[in-house]
Amino acid sequence: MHLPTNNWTINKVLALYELPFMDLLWQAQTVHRSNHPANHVQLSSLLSIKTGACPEDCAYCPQSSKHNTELEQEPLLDLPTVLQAAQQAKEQGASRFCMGAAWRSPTEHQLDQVIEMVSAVKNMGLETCVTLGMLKDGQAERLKAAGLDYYNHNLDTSPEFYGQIISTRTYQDRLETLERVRDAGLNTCCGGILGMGETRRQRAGLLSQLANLQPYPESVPINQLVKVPGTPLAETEDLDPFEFVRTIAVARILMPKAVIRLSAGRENMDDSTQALCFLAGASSIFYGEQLLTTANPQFSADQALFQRLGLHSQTTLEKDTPPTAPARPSTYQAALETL
Ligand code: SAM
Ligand code: DTB
Ligand code: SF4
Repeated sequence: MHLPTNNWTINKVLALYELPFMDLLWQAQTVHRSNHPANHVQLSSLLSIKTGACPEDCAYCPQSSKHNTELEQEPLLDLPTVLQAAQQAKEQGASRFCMGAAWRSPTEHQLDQVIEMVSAVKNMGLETCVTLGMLKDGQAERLKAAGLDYYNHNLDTSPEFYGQIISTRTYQDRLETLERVRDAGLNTCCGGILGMGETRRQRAGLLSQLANLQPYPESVPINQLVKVPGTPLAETEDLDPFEFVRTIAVARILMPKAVIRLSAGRENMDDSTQALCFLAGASSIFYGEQLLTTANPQFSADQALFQRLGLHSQTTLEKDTPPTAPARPSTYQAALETL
């Protein structure tokens, strides 16, 4: 997919954040409707294929060996276990299956094993995504050849705040992995985490980095920090939910064609906030009762929410329905006059 590139300075991004909330949402929903089918939300399911004992020190992460989180570590899952989970995700309506490993970066042997999983999941008719840490030269090409659709690798936060969150890999390391992913012809899934104690300017800094990637990512997960006891960020103050919604709206305006995923953190978000996120332009969620190691809403809760909001996830509609043209204000005026 050819995506246009941009030069979003932090000040330009901040100017969007500072719009009155209703104006920002109006603008974001207008951009959304000109670029995506209305009321459609794509469903991705997650599976942790290798859990815990990660050598990295990401302050938010329950899987880091540097924190005491009581997480049970697990070696790499075998192929039948992964396929069973993928089959279940498919039956439950997911169109993409994402596999995550708590690695700094995969060895060639580990990559061989993941490649088998990717081709088998792809053959089941699901889109595939993996997140395995940093990639070395040639590894992204091998994943692409196996049928991988998306590689997830997040920038997580702004360059200015990054040093307070991770010391074992640099921002530049992340950008280099993203470049390898892009050069291999894979779709990029890249986003970040909100609510780690960053300032609004730093949130704008993250969005400006994402929007200025050339081209910007096809898929942008926006996570709200899941505060896991034992991690250094466990006691971080809650982010104002409207600030979370604003970030989704600004991301939608900056990256009109990207799919913005309302990712981790929905378990601690009420239905109204989630509805505002969809209004702001989120059009994908992680679906299934577990993220990687933490809880996600029950299927029944998500199904009820979709029904109450008139949302649907049918993948056929994704291909067949053209983006809905934004209604012109005069249409609304005419409708109002008939009341
Ligand atoms: N180990 C690989 C890596 O970090 O590159 C892949 C797996 S890692 C768990 C994938 C992403 O999950 C992280 O980049 C981070 O954005 C997100 N994540 C991890 N812990 C989180 C938490 N407690 N709350 C929100 N997002 C989290
Ligand atoms: C992403 O941005 N969020 C997902 C996915 N990419 C791999 C991971 C969320 C993890 C939340 C904490 C956990 O469950 O371990
Ligand atoms: Fe390891 Fe990834 Fe967690 Fe960082 S985010 S500690 S790299 S699993």
